[in-house]
Amino acid sequence: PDLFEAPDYYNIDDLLSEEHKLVRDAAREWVKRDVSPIIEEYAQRAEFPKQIIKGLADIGAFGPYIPEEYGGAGLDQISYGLIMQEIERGDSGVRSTASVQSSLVMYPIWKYGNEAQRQKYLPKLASGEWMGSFGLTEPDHGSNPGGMTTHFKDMGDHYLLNGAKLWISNSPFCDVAVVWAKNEEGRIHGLVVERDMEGFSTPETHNKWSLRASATGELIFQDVKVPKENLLPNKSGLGAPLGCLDSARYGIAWGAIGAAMDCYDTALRYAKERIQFGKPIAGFQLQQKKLAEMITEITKAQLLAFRLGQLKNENRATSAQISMAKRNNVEMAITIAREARQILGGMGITGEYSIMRHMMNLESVITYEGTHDIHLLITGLDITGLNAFK
Ligand code: TGC
Ligand code: FAD
Repeated sequence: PDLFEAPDYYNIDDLLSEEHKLVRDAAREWVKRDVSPIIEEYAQRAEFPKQIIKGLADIGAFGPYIPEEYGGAGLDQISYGLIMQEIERGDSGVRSTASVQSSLVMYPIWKYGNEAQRQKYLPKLASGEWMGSFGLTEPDHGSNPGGMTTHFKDMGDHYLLNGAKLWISNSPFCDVAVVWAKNEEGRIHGLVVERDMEGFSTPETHNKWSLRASATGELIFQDVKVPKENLLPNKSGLGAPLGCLDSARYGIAWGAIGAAMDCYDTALRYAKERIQFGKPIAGFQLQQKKLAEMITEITKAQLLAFRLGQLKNENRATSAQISMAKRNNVEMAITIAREARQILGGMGITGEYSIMRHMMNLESVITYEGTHDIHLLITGLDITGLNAFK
């Protein structure tokens, strides 16, 4: 990991501000020091390394763009992206924890919550004292979250919440969960559910071959009494959770570049050192084709993410533009991981190198936050005006 060199074939660093580079380099150093040396062992054990929570908070990974008055880092969208890139260079599961905390828990409380809710939750989430999860997906409603059946009833002085969420990152250890549920009229609202509320449980999902260093589980609500002040008052309808996903998907578009960079960097160094038939395998045309295509695709993905970051900073990025970048960059990364693994031959399947772990992680990344197919259909709808979902 000491030798890591981030490919920057088109001098994209020239487009970054000093602040961007400082934020990026701090995240890179931290990942190199505190994540890369331990992450393989945690992934093998299928355990989230809780000791890195403080470090994540220190590099600004919890609420990078949330204003400082609420404990966030007060950075722009490009800094947010760069932090996600560096974290995912270490591991997609660690980036998941940061994505969920920032874009799926802090973001809705900041955007859709009232001042009391912001004051109560955001500083503790920014410091990592409290960890959050985001419950949208259900056993029978994944790509189609609008069909959700989790629901709540107005009981006068509180709401009564019933239902279940599945595939929830951070659920097994979360202190708070932002949960999307329907009221008696079928309108979707966000509720903040706290760990100690009676009837709330979070069983862990085991036997994953992917994202093993991230804890995934269920959120189960059996007659949970949720105080009325825990309903996020300022936005309702499916557009509310989808707005959070826009922010998380944008971070993933950058994050995937980090995983791809690590695979490329590892494969390039290995290919220059590994001798077969009397010369480095990097000297064979077939290996050069793989490496040359990798750096080309990484460079294209960097430009896509950077431009999207500019649009985000100007509040001009559309949901469809974000879908395109998430879809393209994750596919780019998974393809590079598969090719890079082959360059390492047998060594590529071991935990001595990070590539196979990235490859398996990316199988989740290409599925969550909207599957590869769903993002294609979002582009299809955007360019044709014809809705393939209905
Ligand atoms: P549709 O009728 O198109 O839209 C319903 C309402 O939502 C609005 N809207 C959006 N608003 C903000 N941002 C977006 N991206 C939006 N997309 C749509 C839309 O304007 C409408 O508003 P209104 O006021 O007219 O009601 O909804 P649909 O039911 O046809 O579904 C559309 C579809 C399929 C694109 C959507 O449901 C979808 O994106 N499905 C994928 C589900 C998904 O991504 N789940 C992710 C769960 S969270 C997760 O995976 C976390 S992983 C952990 C980690 O990040 O590391
Ligand atoms: P389905 O929706 O059942 O899809 C199955 C297949 O059908 C896919 O290939 C899909 O592309 C395809 N398909 C579906 N609809 C269509 C269509 N209209 N046209 C063509 N093809 C279609 N969710 C959360 O709410 N919070 C989390 O923190 C979270 N974390 C996750 C962590 C992990 C490790 C994983 C794996 C998932 C996580 N998810 C989370 C859930 C994730 O968002 C869903 O898995 C995803 O949205 C897909 O839903 P599904 O798994 O039910 O697949």
